[in-house]
Amino acid sequence: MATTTTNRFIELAEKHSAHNYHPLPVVIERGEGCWVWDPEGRKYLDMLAAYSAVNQGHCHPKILAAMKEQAARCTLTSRAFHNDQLGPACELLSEMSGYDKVLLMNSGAEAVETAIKLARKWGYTKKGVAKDQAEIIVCAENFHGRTTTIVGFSTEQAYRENFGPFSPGFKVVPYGDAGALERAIGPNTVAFLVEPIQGEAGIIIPPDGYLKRAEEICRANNVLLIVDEIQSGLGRTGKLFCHEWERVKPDAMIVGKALSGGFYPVSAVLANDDLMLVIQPNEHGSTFGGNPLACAVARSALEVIRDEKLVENSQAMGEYLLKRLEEVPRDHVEEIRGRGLWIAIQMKTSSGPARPYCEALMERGILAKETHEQVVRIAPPLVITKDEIDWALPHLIEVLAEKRG
Ligand code: IF1
Repeated sequence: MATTTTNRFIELAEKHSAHNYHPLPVVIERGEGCWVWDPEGRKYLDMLAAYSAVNQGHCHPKILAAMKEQAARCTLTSRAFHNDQLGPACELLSEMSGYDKVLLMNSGAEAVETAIKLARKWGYTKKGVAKDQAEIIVCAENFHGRTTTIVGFSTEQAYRENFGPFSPGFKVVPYGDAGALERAIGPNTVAFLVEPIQGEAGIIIPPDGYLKRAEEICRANNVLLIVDEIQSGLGRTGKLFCHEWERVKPDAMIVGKALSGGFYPVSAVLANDDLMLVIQPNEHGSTFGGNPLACAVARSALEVIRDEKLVENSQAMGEYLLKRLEEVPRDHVEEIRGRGLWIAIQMKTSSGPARPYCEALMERGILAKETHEQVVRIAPPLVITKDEIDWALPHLIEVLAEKRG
C-alpha cells in the first residue's frame, strides 16, 4: 500500500483503536450535505448518512450555528439544576410527535434501556405484575443496541456470544407474525418492543397491517406497544415516524440518531403522562441526558426536518430512486425493497456477499455499507436532490450489474 494520508490514518487507527469494527478503507475528513471528502480531496456521495444520524446532511449550517452558540454559553448543568434549553426542546419534540412527555438520554441503547425500565415499572405499579416477573416480547433479528441487557435478547450470535450472563425477562417471537405475538403474551407480559422496519436485519418491511394488528393485540391484553424509531424515525421512511404508515399510536416511542442531526448523541423516550410519570425523581437519569448543548442541537435538528420539508423530500426522492432502481439488471440482484430513502438491494447468495459491491461503489465515489452479508443498504441524507440521485444511478446500475468478489 502506498503511504498516502488515508493509509496513515487507517494504520494509526488499526494500531491504537480497538478492533470492534471493520470499516471500508476510506477516511472521511470533511462533510457537507450529502457529500464527504477524504484527505486526498476525493469526494464521495454518502449513502449511509451515519446510519441515519445525519438525515439533515453533514454539518448542517443551522444546527452548527445553534451548537456553536450554545457551546459558547453553557454546555452542561447536570440535572441537579434546571437549564433554559430543556423545556423548549422537549416542547418541540412533544408537539411534533404528539406525546405529552419526553425523557432525554444520549445514545440509542440508553433510550432503549430507559423504555425497558419504564415498561417494567408500569407493569409492577399499574398492571399488577408480581415482583421481578415482568416480561417483554421482542422480535427475532432485532437490533436495539449493544448494552448487555439488549444484546441478551438479540438473536445474532456475533452480538451476544461470550457476553453473558444476560438479564432474564425477554421472549423472542418471529418478526412480522402477529399471531406469534398474540400466542406469546402471558399474564406477566408488560410490553412488545419492535422496530417498525427492521434496519440491521436488512431493511425488513413487515407485512401490511402487522403493526396495526400488533397494536390491537397489545391493547386487548393490556400490554404496552413500544416502537424503536431510532433508525426508522425522523423522516427516513417518508413519514416523520415510520409507524405512521400504519396509523398506530404506540404507548411509547424511542428516537435517537437524527434527533441531533449527527452533531451529538441525543436520544429520547416519548410517552404520554399516564406512562411516563410512573418514573419519579431519582429513579432514572444520566449526567449528560438533557444537557443544554444537546437540547439546543436537538431543537435545531428538529426545526430543520420541519422547515426544510425533509420528510416530504424523503418520500419523493425515495419513490424516485426506488423506481429508477428497477433499471438494475437482475442477474445478481435478488430483490430491491424500500420505504422513503431507506432502500435495500438484496444480492443473490450465488453472486457473493454485498461487501465487494460496496467496495466497488466506493471506488466510484459512493459510500454505502452492507448489512447482513447480502444487502447493500442505500440511505442517503434526506436533503439529497434529484440531480444527486441521477449522478449516482449509472454507478449503482453498473456496479450491481456485474459479479463482484
Ligand atoms: C453500530 C446497525 C444500523 C438501531 C436501532 C437502537 C440502536 C440502533 C433500531 C442503538 C443502532 C446502529 C448502531 C451502529 C450501527 C447501526 C446499525 F447496523 F447496527 F443496525 F444503523 F443499521 N435501535 N444502530 O438501529 O443506538 O446506541 O448506537 O445510538 O455500529 O453499532 P446507539
